[in-house]
Amino acid sequence: MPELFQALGHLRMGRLRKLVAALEQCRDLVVIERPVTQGQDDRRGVIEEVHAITRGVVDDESVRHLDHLDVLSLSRECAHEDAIIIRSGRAVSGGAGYPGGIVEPRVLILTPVKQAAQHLDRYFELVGGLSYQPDRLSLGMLESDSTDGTFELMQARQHELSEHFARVTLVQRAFGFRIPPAAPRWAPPLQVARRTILAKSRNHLLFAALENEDWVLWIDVDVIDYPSDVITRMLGTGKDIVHPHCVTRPGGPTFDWNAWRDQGRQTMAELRNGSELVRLDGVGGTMLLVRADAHRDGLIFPPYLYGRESRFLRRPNPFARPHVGEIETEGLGMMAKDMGIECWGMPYLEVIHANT
Ligand SMILES: Nc1nc2c(ncn2[C@@H]2O[C@H](COP(=O)(O)OP(=O)(O)O)[C@@H](O)[C@H]2O)c(=O)[nH]1
Ligand SMILES: [Mg+2]
Repeated sequence: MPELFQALGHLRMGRLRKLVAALEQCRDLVVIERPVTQGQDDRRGVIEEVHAITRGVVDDESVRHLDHLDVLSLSRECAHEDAIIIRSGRAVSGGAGYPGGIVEPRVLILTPVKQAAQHLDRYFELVGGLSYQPDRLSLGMLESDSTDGTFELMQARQHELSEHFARVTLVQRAFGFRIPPAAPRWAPPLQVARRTILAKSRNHLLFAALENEDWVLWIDVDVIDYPSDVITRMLGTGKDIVHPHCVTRPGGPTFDWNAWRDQGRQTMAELRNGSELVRLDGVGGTMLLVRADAHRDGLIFPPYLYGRESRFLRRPNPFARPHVGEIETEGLGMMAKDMGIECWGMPYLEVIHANT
């Protein structure tokens, strides 16, 4: 792809006219990065310039707009994607949306809910306060087996939510799952049963709500605080699967222990003393950004121990794998790996889980 790297060179040196000429030689998707920092005087001018370029070269639908990535990571991405990515210029700290007609990618927020009446007000306050174009955001919630009126409270908000978001999907699906009153939620035998239902809830919700969105943002209903620009910051990594650090208080202990790597030996807490973006194997779902195409390609939340050896396998098996298994969000992490997609964690991007 010599044209592509030539174009990237022009992009780095700011030679816009040459860049356009080089882009016109490229096949497929064409996207360019023009990061714009807040307070930069020529922000609108740069964005309009980029928009003019994209209009001239590719149609809007085939352009993916992301944020402030560096061109180096871009060229690596291009090496196997046969694409240049046009990063639109939104400041890192967020704002009122893109000026100059550049639109943000569509994001679908998905939340499985059970017995969550006490958390709904705060949940809606937070999703309503996200600094992201509301007409590029849609919302989907699936409620199961609540006895505290959770679904009715969600329904009562439907009109108000529909006025704010591009689309709202509220689904109810009973699984008839009850944790025995005396048993702690985290007891190991219950974990597999509980997380099987949770995985099914997530999958049912995904299939019910996903339409034309570019990204899916999973948020648990009992996450009680996060920065309003959390979407932009996660999108800004340019990674397909991104998990922030779910803690019980700012700077405090990790809540979501499903984020780990090195066969569970390293958790998010232990990755705090390094880089802002760390590779993960298992991921948590308290908040999880997934490129929607990864879901469309088949990435789901396994409602069974993914990776476990099946007794029905051919022996010897032509595609053998070890006999272990992970479930739900951790299973999704394993499945992503098997699909060739890496998962990433952001140890310093904290979201706060309710103290339950
Ligand atoms: N639809 C549905 N949602 C569930 C179920 N169990 C938990 N949830 C929701 O899934 C998310 C994660 O569950 P939670 O109990 O908070 O998990 P934990 O905090 O990681 O122990 C929350 O938004 C819950 O309300 C279920 O059986 N069905
Ligand atoms: Mg929770």
